[in-house]
Amino acid sequence: MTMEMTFRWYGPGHDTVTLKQIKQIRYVTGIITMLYDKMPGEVWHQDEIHALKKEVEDAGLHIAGIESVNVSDAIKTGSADRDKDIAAYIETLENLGKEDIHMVCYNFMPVFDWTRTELARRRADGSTVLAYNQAAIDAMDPDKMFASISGDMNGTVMPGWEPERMAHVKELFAMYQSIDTEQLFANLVYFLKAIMPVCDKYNINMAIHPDDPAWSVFKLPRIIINKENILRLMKAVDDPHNGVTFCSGSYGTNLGNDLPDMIRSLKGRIHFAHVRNLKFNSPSDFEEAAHLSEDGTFDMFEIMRALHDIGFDGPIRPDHGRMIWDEVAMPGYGLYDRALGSAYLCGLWEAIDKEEKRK
Ligand code: DNO
Repeated sequence: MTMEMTFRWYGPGHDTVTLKQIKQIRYVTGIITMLYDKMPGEVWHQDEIHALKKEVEDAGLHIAGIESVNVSDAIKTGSADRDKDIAAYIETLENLGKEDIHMVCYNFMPVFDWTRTELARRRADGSTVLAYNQAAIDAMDPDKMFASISGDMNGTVMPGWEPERMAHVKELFAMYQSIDTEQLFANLVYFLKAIMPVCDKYNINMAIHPDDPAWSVFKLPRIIINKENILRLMKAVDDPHNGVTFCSGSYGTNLGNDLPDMIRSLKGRIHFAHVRNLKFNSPSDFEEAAHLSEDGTFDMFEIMRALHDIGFDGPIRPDHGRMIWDEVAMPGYGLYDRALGSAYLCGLWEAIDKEEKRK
């Protein structure tokens, strides 16, 4: 068993990249996708999943996992509707299991999914990248966050930033007002304990995505941010199906996180990997570099080596790419730079693998 290189694809009508293009990257064999129009709390029906799967398979690829089945704010805050939403989530998992899909990525971030202050920061070579600046966040009214970045979305709807949800930002903030990190953690454990039986039955690996950036923004509680917290979660629900999406670009936002060490400490529990590089201009300002180690702050070889050392055999994908060669696409999710990323990561992996076998 070895890792499988995959590519995120948003589904028919939601992506500028086609399955045919992805197939021609060659390095990639698996697709990470979702039913894009589903709101958190809605059931994904088996026939809908089946149709998506067929479309992917007709292109000579296969679904290697789902990113994401989103968790509702009722589940995250533990409000009155949570058990109803958990029942719907279980039904969705059951339908995915019946369609032979065994990995589900999700997150437990309050209100905003990932947060960036710029979606198109220009670099010296003319490429544009997503970037984060803490001072810009500190100066921003959270109600204005969506408006401030929506103009740079290139006409796409970015996951986690759906206009329908963003129209209710004030109410969303109010829902989390009395939730601290301990309460949020308890709500996450409650959710995981409720879904583990169906995961065990259908062998579904749940893979929690870290909070990005890995600290509190706008005073909202954030918990999936470091080694201590993620290991606490693994122990609190000690089932191999309770696992992790190891995202180097998200955990890596906090320079205190030793990424290879975190990977090693999560042996057996990493079900999905997002591998990308960040370039820090200062501890509170970073931008998303090319995957190449030299272009950023992380040692990508050491990250891949740690994954190899723990026998990682799940789906892995290049993550946010730069916008290059005049491509117009969802920020972070164009074809070209992610394709380059996949080739680079495969090259690192092949070299590590062959060196190991030679020993
Ligand atoms: C951003 C992504 C996240 C991720 C979710 C998982 O580009 O990595 O939106 O998909 O947090 O639920």
